[in-house]
Amino acid sequence: MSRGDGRLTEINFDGIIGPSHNYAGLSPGNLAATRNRGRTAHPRAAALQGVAKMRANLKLGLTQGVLLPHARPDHRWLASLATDYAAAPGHLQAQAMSASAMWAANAATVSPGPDTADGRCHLTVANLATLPHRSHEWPETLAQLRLAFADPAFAVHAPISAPFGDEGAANHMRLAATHDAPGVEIFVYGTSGGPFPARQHRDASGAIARRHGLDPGRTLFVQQSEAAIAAGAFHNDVVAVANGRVLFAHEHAFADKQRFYDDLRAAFPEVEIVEVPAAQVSLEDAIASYLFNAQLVALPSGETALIVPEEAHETPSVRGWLEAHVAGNGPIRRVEVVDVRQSMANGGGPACLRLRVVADPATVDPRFLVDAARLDVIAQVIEAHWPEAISAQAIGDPALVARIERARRALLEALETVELIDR
Ligand code: SUG
Repeated sequence: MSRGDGRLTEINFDGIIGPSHNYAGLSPGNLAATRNRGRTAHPRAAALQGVAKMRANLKLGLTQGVLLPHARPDHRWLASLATDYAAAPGHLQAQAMSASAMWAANAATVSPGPDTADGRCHLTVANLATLPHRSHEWPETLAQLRLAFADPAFAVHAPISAPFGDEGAANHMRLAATHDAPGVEIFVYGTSGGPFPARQHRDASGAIARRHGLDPGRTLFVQQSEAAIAAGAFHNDVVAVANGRVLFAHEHAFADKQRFYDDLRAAFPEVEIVEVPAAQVSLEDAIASYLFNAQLVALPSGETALIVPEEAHETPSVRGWLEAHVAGNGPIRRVEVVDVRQSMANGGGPACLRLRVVADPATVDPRFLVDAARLDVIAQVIEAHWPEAISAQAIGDPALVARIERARRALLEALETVELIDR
């Protein structure tokens, strides 16, 4: 029996930024990550920035959850490659050590109950098959989601088989009159990205839609523009975001924009499309500032707000566009600014850090939900245990490895989730 009474709301689950956060430049096509390769990272500051973002969301009246840092280095993955951390070559050490599970938008694709044939909320864990450092996230993500969403109101699925790359909610958008009404789900895939990999395969998206029992009349498959991928939009959520009735996108986000807009209007006539013209904000400015990697949220008042990173406010073209939109009669009524610079330097903005789940909070394992007091507990563990800095040369240091493992254990103990220590 489900614990819930069926009242659905949007819950943002943020990935807590793990103690191994570092800049190893592991993501070709992610310009921030490759540019910052070799820079010294600050895991403690990074994780506290993430906590501050969650606190700000709570203050806005949003419901907030967390996903936990994965075991790093990933000894199981290294064992599957017939090596261990001490013996592994440097590139495998870095891939085993990445804190990339922080970007929860890549954890899974979520179809809320009102959209699915059986009325359950379906989650398919992303295989992240394109890049080695992300390809070994899924077993622990699956373990966490099975724990957090054990209630029969949910169905948590293992990833789609490789080679069909799937990067989860970062390439998926949902529009609906209200969160608890049937919605239109939009799957954005890539076929080519110029010099960079297209990470979301059309066949992975198709399989997820079938598996979730979506209505074909309310499901769209849309191709991401090659120009966007080539300019550094390695996920759709770098150039577009949707919530409620609003689709907010860059003019060059999609391969065949007119056809997409026509299909969308046919499936969801109430849609409000807010398109940012390239003449006002270039694709380059949009990607460097992460204007679209924002949280587009409905506040309890019903107003739509956009939570952007500081970098967006510091980019003159972007700030100018935002100010003009809010001053005019546009659907985005309020802009909130957050500092997630440590994550941004690896190509992860406010939207990358969260997975949206529309559900009744009473059906979620309460250990994965947070209020201000629980965020205080998390912040205390981070202050006490997260390394202050990780330099590129330190990656192989056994003392650092021991510290990172102790730090994660301390957090899982504090949050009473020790069954995940060895998932
Ligand atoms: O997959 N960066 C991540 C950023 C993911 C952002 N997520 C969304 N757009 N939803 C990526 O490229 C860099 C890690 C490194 O190089 O160590 C990294 O994996």
